[in-house]
Formats: sequence, structure tokens, C-alpha cells
Amino acid sequence: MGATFSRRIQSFIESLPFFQTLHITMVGLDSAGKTTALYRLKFGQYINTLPTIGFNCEKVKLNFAKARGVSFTIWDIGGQDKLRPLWIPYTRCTDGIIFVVDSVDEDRFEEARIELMRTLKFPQNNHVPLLILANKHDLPESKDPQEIARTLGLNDLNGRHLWHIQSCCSIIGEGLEEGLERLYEMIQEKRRTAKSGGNTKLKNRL
Ligand SMILES: Nc1nc2c(ncn2[C@@H]2O[C@H](COP(=O)(O)OP(=O)(O)O)[C@@H](O)[C@H]2O)c(=O)[nH]1
Ligand SMILES: [Mg+2]
Repeated sequence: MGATFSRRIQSFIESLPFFQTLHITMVGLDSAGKTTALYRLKFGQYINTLPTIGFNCEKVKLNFAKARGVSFTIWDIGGQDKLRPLWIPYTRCTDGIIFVVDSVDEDRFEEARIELMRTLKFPQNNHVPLLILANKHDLPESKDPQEIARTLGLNDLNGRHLWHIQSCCSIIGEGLEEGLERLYEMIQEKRRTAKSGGNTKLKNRL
């Protein structure tokens, strides 16, 4: 009785945003804006980047709406084709995946789709919530997020992954915290669904 009670208290405390650290892997093609997004979230300002050889990792604490107080450890993995085999070990057992797309680079949407689907197919990524950041939305030629969602085949993921597409500009940070908040909500929802034994019935309500 006492042990059950203290387990409940512990699980209640762990469910409070302030005590949560979520492990997030951020992937996407090279030059999509991953490192710019990571540094913007971490330092609150634009930082000029060099192509990532390997990975960057930062802990980011959100002070935003429902995710206020939640910490995210974000792994930003290099996107050049020779580095993409690293995505699989880094996405293993992660709480959520962020996939960054350059909303202007229409010629590479198909390449982005193939890499995204390859990553999600890995059995350990089953049901992992997915945030797509449709980046570079400040540029006039950027495509609409719904069009990007269609091109990436996100509707085919319904029932297997909770996903959300968020348009953003990593240079000024617009949309980044909103995106992370939605990812946090999806992770919470996935945990609730898993607890109730309905892991295969994830419903994309977002
Ligand atoms: N216009 C615009 N440029 C961006 C944005 N985000 C990143 N960039 C630029 O895109 C280039 C690649 O960014 P980087 O973060 O290194 O991409 P990564 O390879 O995905 O890490 C850099 O020149 C950035 O300044 C954005 O939201 N808008
Ligand atoms: Mg980078």
C-alpha cells in the first residue's frame, strides 16, 4: 500500500513539466537550418553556422505555454549524405523526432521524403512523435506547410505516428517554441495512449 502510494507520488512528480527532460533527435537534409534552429532555441539569437560534421547537442528549457519548465535535450545530427547513417542510432529510443525541411528547396523535397521514411521505418522508431519544421518561411518562395506535408507523405503516417508540421523561421525564431510545445503535447499523448495499452491506435488529432 505504502509502496504503491509512493510510486504514484513519484510518477505524479515526474509528470510535472518542471521535472521532465525529453530527449529529442533533430534530423533533416544538410542546409535545412537544423543548427540555426538549435542555437536560436538555446541562445535566443541568430548564430552563424558552419556545416555540421557529426552532431551538436544542447539542453533547451522552454518558457512557453503548456511546455513551460520542460527541458529538451536536443541532438542535431549532420545532414550530409555521408552522415545520414548516423540518424538511425541517434533516433533510437528518443522521445521525439524533429525533421527540418527547407521550405524553399522544392527540388529536394523527394530526397527529404525518402530520408524521413527511411528513418521512421526503423522498428525502434515505431510510434515516435514527429515534428516537421518547415523552415525558412521568411523567404517569399517558401512552400505552404500543407503542400510540404502532402509531398512528404505525412498523411500515410496517420495511425502510426503523431505528427505536426510547423512553419518557422530559425533566423528570428518564429514558430520554433510553438513547434516544440506541440511536440511536447504529442509525447504526453503517446505516453497516455501507451499506458492505456492502445499504442497501435494513435490518432492524429493535431
Ligand atoms: N532565410 C533563412 N535562412 C535560414 C533559416 N534557417 C537557416 N538558414 C540558413 O540556411 C543555411 C544552413 O543553415 P544550417 O543551420 O547550417 O543548416 P543545417 O545543415 O541543417 O544545420 C545557413 O546559411 C543559415 O543561415 C531561415 O529560417 N531562413
Ligand atoms: Mg548543421
